[in-house]
Amino acid sequence: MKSQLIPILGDQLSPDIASLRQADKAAAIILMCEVAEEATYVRHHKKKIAFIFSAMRHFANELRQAGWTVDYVALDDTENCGSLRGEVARAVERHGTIAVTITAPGEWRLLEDMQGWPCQPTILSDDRFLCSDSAFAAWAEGRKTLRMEYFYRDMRRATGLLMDGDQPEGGKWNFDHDNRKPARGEQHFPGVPRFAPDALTAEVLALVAERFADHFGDLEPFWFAATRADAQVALAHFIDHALARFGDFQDAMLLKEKFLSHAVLGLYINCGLLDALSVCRAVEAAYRKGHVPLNAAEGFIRQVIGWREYVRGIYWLKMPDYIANNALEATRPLPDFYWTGDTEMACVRACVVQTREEAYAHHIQRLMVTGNFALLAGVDPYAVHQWYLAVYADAYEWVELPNTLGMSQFADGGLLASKPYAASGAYIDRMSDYCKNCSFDVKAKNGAKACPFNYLYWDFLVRHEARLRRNPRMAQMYRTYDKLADDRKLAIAQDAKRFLSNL
Ligand code: FAD
Ligand code: DLZ
Ligand code: SF4
Repeated sequence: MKSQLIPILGDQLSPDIASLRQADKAAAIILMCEVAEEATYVRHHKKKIAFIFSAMRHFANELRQAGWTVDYVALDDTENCGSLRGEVARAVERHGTIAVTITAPGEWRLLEDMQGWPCQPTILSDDRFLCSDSAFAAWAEGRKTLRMEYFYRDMRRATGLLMDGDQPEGGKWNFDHDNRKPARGEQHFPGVPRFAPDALTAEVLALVAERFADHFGDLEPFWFAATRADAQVALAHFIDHALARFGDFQDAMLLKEKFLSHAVLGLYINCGLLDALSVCRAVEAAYRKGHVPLNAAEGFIRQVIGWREYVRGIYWLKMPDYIANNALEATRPLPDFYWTGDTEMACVRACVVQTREEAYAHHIQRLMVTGNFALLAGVDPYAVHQWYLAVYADAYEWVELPNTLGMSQFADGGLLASKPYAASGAYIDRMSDYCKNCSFDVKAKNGAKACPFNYLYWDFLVRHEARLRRNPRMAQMYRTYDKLADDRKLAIAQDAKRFLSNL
């Protein structure tokens, strides 16, 4: 007799997740369901939906092979009612189960919903993360600012990663100054391993093509890993071929190199196919064996045990109010070219087109191109958030929202970032080859042919002077603006007005 129902969500594909660890194989039924509500509460990229459904189906098989009883509701099952709440209720009726146990979801909206489910599930905290919600709250308590760097050091101490006794390996916590070189296309980048769809994935691709035809994004070619074994292959490929230069070219952008030395592992880590700490241990091992330099290993580990844990901590500390933040009172609708790529700005076009093709863009493309533009143009941060949540295969609200609303749009007023990530065209030109392919002139400051980032940058500073001038990290920029001639200031205002009114 089965007495426990364990729903496993699409981003809980970890065999040792809390709800499975406490369960008795003989007594438990695992419930997995593909539901329209999760695929459409934002209209996710087709590749993302296919990835999650395929990874779910493969995980169900993995569990069955390990001896679990799995009840799997596919999207096209005739009785599928389309919501997690409804499917759990149907399963309780089907199995006559007495207890429902679930690992806490990654998003506030779902946690709130679950707390009202009539089956009154037991909700276990998700201990796949290194820092629990309560540990983060304790760390944040009483601090004037919640800067990532100090949190990161605590995570290094707690995990022992890259530690030399109680000191950081190499004598420093952070080797960022060795990183961030521009790439000029002459370097060789290893690309990403591409996994041919198997029969299970092919079925999912047909389903997604039919049911989500009007969602953003190219479904094929589909090359993501959908199993734990293939995700391990992707990890090994990154460590063997890309990690050594991860730090060097972390901020570079090239039109013909979508991935450079990035890991492209976030989608696997976030849905549970890879375990974050094990990934970091593998990276550390490569450093200890002398295969990769310290700046690369430290840079990567900082992203995972630092930034990733930190943004999750902020999310659970500040939700549900966090999502409504709009410190800069930005109200412009998201321009259509975020969906079509139809813009003269070569940098924005490149990032949107790549996003449409791959459901992937790397951090600097997200932060300094599409994010920077939305910030400078004053786009409503909630609309920007919904775009990022929909279009990236690694996007779940707990990680996407603080990155978008806080880091990229400064909508939390500086909780996450000490200053806005606003930049003119010069930054994009320095870090990429986009400007060479642009009909705007990155060197021109004003006029119809001038790079819009150039005048929008100053216009942004002027619009938000009351808030930003007193920020010590912005003082130099305001001093530079103050010294501009009056006719230049007028041209900036006029160009920005013309450009924004035509958006
Ligand atoms: P790499 O650049 O190779 O980095 C390695 C790993 O470090 C990533 O896989 C990820 O696990 C972690 N990482 C790096 N930076 C961050 C960060 N800022 N926050 C959290 N983890 C980080 N990341 C997501 O996982 N999901 C999102 O929805 C997401 N939305 C973002 C939105 C905006 C506006 C910005 C600026 C950043 C966002 N990020 C998000 C962070 C980062 O851009 C992605 O984690 C990264 O690009 C994923 O690609 P990768 O696996 O090649 O990462
Ligand atoms: C993202 C996603 C999608 C597209 N579809 C499903 C699904 O059909 N069933 C499911 O259990 N989970 C899905 N997910 C992942 C959930 O949206 C995710 O668990 C929550 O957003 C919490 O992070
Ligand atoms: Fe982007 Fe300006 Fe460069 Fe064009 S010139 S690619 S708009 S930064």
